[in-house]
Amino acid sequence: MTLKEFARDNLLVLDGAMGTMLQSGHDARAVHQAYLAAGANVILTNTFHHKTDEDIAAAVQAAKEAIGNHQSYVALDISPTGQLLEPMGMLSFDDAYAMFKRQVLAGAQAGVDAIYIETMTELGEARCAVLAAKENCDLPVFCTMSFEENLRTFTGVDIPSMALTLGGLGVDFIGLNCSVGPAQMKAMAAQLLQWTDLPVVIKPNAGLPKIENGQTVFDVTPEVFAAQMAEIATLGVAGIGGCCGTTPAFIQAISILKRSQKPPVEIPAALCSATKTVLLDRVRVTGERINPTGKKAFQQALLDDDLDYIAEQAIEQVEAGADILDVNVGMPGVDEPATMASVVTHIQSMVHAPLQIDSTSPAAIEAGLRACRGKAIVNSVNGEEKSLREILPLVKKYGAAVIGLTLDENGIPPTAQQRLAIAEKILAAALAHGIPRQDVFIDCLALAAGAEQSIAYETLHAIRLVKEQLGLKTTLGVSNVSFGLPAREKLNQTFLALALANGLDLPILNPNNASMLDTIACFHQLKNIDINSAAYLQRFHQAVQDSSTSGIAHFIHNGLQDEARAAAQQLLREHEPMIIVNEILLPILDAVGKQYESGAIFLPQLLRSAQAAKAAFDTVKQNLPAKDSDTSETILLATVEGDIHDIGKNIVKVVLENYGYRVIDLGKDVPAAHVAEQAVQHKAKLVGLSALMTTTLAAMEKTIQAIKHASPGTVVVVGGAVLTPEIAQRMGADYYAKDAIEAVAIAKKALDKP
Ligand code: THG
Repeated sequence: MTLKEFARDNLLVLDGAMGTMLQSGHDARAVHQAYLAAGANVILTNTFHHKTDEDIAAAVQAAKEAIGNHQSYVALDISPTGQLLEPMGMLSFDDAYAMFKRQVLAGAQAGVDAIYIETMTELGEARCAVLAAKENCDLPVFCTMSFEENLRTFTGVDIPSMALTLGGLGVDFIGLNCSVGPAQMKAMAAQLLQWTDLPVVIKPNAGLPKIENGQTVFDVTPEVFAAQMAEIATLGVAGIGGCCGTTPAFIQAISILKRSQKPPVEIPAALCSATKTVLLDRVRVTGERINPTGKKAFQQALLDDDLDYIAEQAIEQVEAGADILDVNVGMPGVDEPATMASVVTHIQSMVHAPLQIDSTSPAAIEAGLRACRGKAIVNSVNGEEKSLREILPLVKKYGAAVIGLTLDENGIPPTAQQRLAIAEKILAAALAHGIPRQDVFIDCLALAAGAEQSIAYETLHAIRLVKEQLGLKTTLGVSNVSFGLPAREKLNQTFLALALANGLDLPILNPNNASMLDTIACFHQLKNIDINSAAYLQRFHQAVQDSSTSGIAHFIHNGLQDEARAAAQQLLREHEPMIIVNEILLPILDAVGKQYESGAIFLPQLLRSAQAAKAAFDTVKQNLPAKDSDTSETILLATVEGDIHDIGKNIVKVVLENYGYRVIDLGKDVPAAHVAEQAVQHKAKLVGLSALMTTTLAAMEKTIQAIKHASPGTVVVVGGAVLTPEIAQRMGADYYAKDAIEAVAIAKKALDKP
C-alpha cells in the first residue's frame, strides 16, 4: 500500500524530536526504532540540516533498516535553508531551488516514500521547496510551516495564505509544526482546516520551553500532550506527531488516537500574497497603473530597470485603495520574462496586495507565477485554442486564478449571447484542466463607446448573463469605454456604476481617480455589504486626510532607498547632520519599529524600511565631522556553534546598523572561544548571540560563560526561536531580545548610557 492509500483510512502517526534523542546518545537508527516501537507509521530521515548526497543516502538507509517489515513509511526531511530569499535576503530563488532539488533527487534516489518539507516560515521559500519536489520526483509532498501564537510566521505569513498558496501548488499533505505546544496549536489547526481540503498534519512541540535543573525542557508531559492532541484529532486531521521536546513516550501516548472524519468545508473564493488573503466577497479593485501603455516615465523606468519607480506605483495604488495589482511589463526592448520576475519579486517586498500577471507571453506569465509568493490571477486567456492550450496548464500548475477574455479567432463578438458562449467554452476548458470554477473570472470586454457606441452597452448585458447563467466572477477594464472621448472620468464613473449593478466583481481601473473608488464605496453602502456604513463613513466623513505622501518619512516607511537618499540630501541643506539623525531619522525608525511590534507591518517591510533609513543615514554620515561619526560603539553578533540558522541574527544586524551602531558579524556556527576572543579584541561592550534549535542552547550557555570569563564587563543579549526571558536569565545572559526591535532598545540601554 502506498503512503497516500494508507493515509486515506488511517491516522498517520508521525515521529517526535530527533536532535535531542541523538544528543542523549542514540544513533539515528535507534531513534527511528524507538519511534516505530512507540507506534509511529511515518518516520522522518535525520536530514534536518542540509547534507551531502552521501549523508542523505545513509540517513534514508538507516530509516529503511529501522522499518524492516513494519507497515511504515520513510519521509525525506527537508528544512529551511536558514537564509532569506531575495529581495529580503541574499539567496536567489534559483540557488534555493538548486539546493532543494539536490536534496529531493538524493532522497528519491535512496528510495524514500515521501518528501517532507517542514518548519518553513517564509512562503516564498516553502513554495520554492515544493516546486523543487513536484518538478523532480513523483512522490507525495508534505509541507508544514511554523506559526507563532499570533497565527503568523515570523515573516508575517498567515494561515489562509499558506493554505491557498500551497494547496494551489498541489502539495499532498499540509500542516503545522514546531513553535508552540498542542494547546496553542489547536486554534491554528482549526483555522487551517477551514481553508483546505487537503489532509492536514499537526506536529507541535512538547509545550513551551522552560528551565529545570539547568536544562531546557518543555512544560507538557506525554499524558497532557496526548489529551490535547486528542482534541486536535477530533477536528479531523490526517496526521499527528511531535516536534521539539517530544520523545517516544509522547508518540506512544498519541498512537492510540483514531482518525476522525473532517467535516467538508467550502473554501472561500480568495486571492493572496504571502501575508494577506483578499476574500472575493465584495467588489475588489484591481489597480492598472503598473503598465507601460501610454506612459513615458514608466517605459523609461522599465528600460532603466528602475524597480523603485515601479514599486512607488504599487504603493501609491494600494494607498489609494487597490486590493489587487495588475502587473504588465510588456514593451519593445524589454526581456519580458526576466523583467516580470524581477518586478513581481520587488513589488511583493513592498506591498501586501495579491498580484495579477498581465501578459500575452506564456514565458512571461510563467516567470511571474514562479516569482509570485501567493495566489495570483493570470491575465489572461481567451477563447482561442492556442491561448487555452498554452496558458491553462500554467494556471493549474501554479494554483492561480485566471481571467478569460470573451474573444476568439474571430475577435470580439458583438452580442452578449456570443460572448457568453465564449465564456462557457473557457470555463469548460479550465475545468478540464482541473482549475476550480471559482478561480475563473470572465472579462466581457469594455469597448470604446466613442467608436462602437451601438454595442458598448452590450458589455453590461454580457456581464449579467455570465453572472446569472454561469455564476462566475467578472472583471472588466473599465476605462476602455471612454477612449477618445472628453470628460473620460465622468463616463468611466457612470459605466462603472452600471457594470457594478450588472454584477461586476473585479473592476480594473486607476485607483488614483478617487471618483471611481467613491462609486464603489457608494455601491457597497447601497448593496448592504458595508454593514453600518462603516467604510462609507470612513471614506467620506474624514474631513482632512493626511497628505504627507512625500518626504523622508514616507520614503522610509515604504522602503524607497533612492528617494530616501535624495530626501536626506535635501534635508542637509536645511539642518545640521546630528539634528537630522536624532530628530528626524531615529524617530521615523522608532515609528516603524512600533508598527512592526503592533503587527501593522511585517518583517519584509521592516527590513526594507531599515535599508532605506540606512541609505539616508549614510548620506548624512558623509557630512558628519569624522570624530562624531566614529564614536559609535562596537557590537559583536554570532550564531552559536552547531547552529547554521542565522536569519534572526542577520535581521538584527541590519536593524542595528541602521540605528547607527557599528556591528561586527562573526557569522554562524561560531565556537565559544572565538566569540570570547573577539569580544576582548574589539573591546565590545555588547555581544548578541542567537540559536534556533534546542540542541544548540548548551553551546549558547557555554559561549556566554566564555565571554563573561574573558571580558567580565561585556553585556550579552541573546535571542532565537527556542529562547524565553526565563531561559536567557538562567543561562547567565544579561538580556533577552524577542526580535530586532527589542535588540535596538537593549543596545540603547547597554551602550548609550551618559
Ligand atoms: N481587461 C483585462 N486586462 C486589461 C485590460 C482589460 N489590462 C490592460 C488594460 N485593459 C487595463 N489597464 C490599463 C493600463 C493603462 C491604461 C489603461 C488601462 C492607460 N491609460 C492612459 C490612456 O489611456 O492613455 C494612459 C495615460 C495615463 O493614465 O497616464 O495607459 O480591459 N483583463
